[in-house]
Amino acid sequence: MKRKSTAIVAALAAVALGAAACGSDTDGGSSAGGGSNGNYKLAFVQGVAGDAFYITMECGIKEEAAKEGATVTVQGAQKFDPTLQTPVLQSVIAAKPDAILIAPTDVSAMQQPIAQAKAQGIKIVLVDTTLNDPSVAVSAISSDNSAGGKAAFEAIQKLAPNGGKVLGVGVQPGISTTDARDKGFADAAKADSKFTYLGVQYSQNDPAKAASIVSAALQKDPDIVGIFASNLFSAQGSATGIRQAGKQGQVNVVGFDAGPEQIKALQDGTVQALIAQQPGDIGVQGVQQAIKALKGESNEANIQTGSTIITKDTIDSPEGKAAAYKASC
Ligand code: T6T
Repeated sequence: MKRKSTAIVAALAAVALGAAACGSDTDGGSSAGGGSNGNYKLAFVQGVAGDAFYITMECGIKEEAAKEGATVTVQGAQKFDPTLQTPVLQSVIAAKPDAILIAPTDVSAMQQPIAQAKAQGIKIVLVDTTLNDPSVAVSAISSDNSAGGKAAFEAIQKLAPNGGKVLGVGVQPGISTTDARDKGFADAAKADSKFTYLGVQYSQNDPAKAASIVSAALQKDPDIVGIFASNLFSAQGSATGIRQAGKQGQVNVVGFDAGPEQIKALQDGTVQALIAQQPGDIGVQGVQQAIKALKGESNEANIQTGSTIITKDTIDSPEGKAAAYKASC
């Protein structure tokens, strides 16, 4: 059964758009001795260390694990890169956890390393990103990324009703989430004849690269009316590019995610809207699915979690504050 709590369209209508070295091993949850659930050992492999999205997810995972009497370790590579995530995963497998919650960094390159974990009898839950063949996992939990990309374009449509040129700043091809967002945005932009879609350029998850993409694009096309940055670091860098070009408030920037730097950019008017995911909820549900699998109960193969659009007008509302990501638990 597919659970869908996303309310992007409703949220859009409701908001006023005018306006580590291989991460850290963290012991979460209660320690051994917690009775009825078998003291399960869970491991969380982040897409990348030091990303507020995965930190917020980690907080949800730890809270839920503590309720279940399970322990959690957390590991992430320094870059969002399957060649770096694979050895992190292999060291996690060697520690023999009961279940691994993982955000695969590439739809195909991570297929085999994750299959190896399953072959060791470890239950797999995909959190955030997925694989070409997600059947290796008992459950896959993510936002509605395609709808998120579409919602980003709808936000730009409202901000720039006369239309014009729009650009995508993506991460890198092969990431299920950002590919779906980029496509959702591109399809919606191409369907509106008032807008010219300039394509997507990839930042490799590097804010400096995103900044230079935006600077160069604004030099080539100074009449760009909207930019969609499809994750936290590309949005952070896009905001820098806008500032460097002195175009704050002149170009409408919509970014995915709601990290601390992104919230500041929204507050200072460099960015006009953020699509905040619910990483804490992805983490909570990830733990629930892992525990169900370990207990031999049935799983939900696909779970879709919600999103909230935050603008300068809603940033200080209870909903806006709750949507902001955490820098630590
Ligand atoms: O946008 C999130 C996540 O959903 C995506 O898969 C990768 O980038 C983030 O972690 C933000 O940096």
